Amino acid sequence: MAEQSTLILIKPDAVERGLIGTVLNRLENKGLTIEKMEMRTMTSELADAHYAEHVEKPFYPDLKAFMTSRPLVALIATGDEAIPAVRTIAGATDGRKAEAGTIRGDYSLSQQRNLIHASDSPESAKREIDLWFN
Ligand code: 3AN
Repeated sequence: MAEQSTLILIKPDAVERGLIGTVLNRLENKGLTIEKMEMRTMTSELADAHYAEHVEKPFYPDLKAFMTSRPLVALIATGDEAIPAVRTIAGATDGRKAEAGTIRGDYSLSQQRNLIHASDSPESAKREIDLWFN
C-alpha cells in the first residue's frame, strides 16, 4: 500500500458545463478521499508557476487565457497509488483520442478543454499541492 496525494483541477470548461459533480463522482466511486477542495480562479502568476514546463510552448497563451478565465475547482485526492490511478481515470490529454470510460474520453472533444488536470508524478504532486494549498 503506497498512499499518495494528488492535485486535481476541475477545469473551467467542466465547471461551465455543470460537470463538477460528475468528476467528483468518478473520483469518489474509485475510492479516493477528497482531502481539501476549493473553488477559485487561477491568477496569472499561479498559471505561470503551475504550467512552468509549458510557458514557452506555442499553445500556452491560449491555455493560460482559458485556465484564468473563469472559476475552477482545486482539490487534493488521496488513496493507494492515487497519482497514477487518477491519471488513468482522467484519460489521455487529447479528449478526442482518450479512451471511452475515462473522464476525458467520455466528456471532452478537445486537447485544451479537457476538463481535468491531475499531477503526473510524485514530484509534480508535491510541487502542485504546495502551490495551490500552502
Ligand atoms: P496532461 O494534462 O494530460 O498532463 P500536459 O501536461 O501535456 O497534459 O498539458 C497540460 C495542459 O496543456 C493540458 N491539460 C491541455 O489543457 C493543454 N495542452 C497540452 N497540449 C496542448 C496542445 N497541443 N494544444 C492545446 N492545449 C494543450
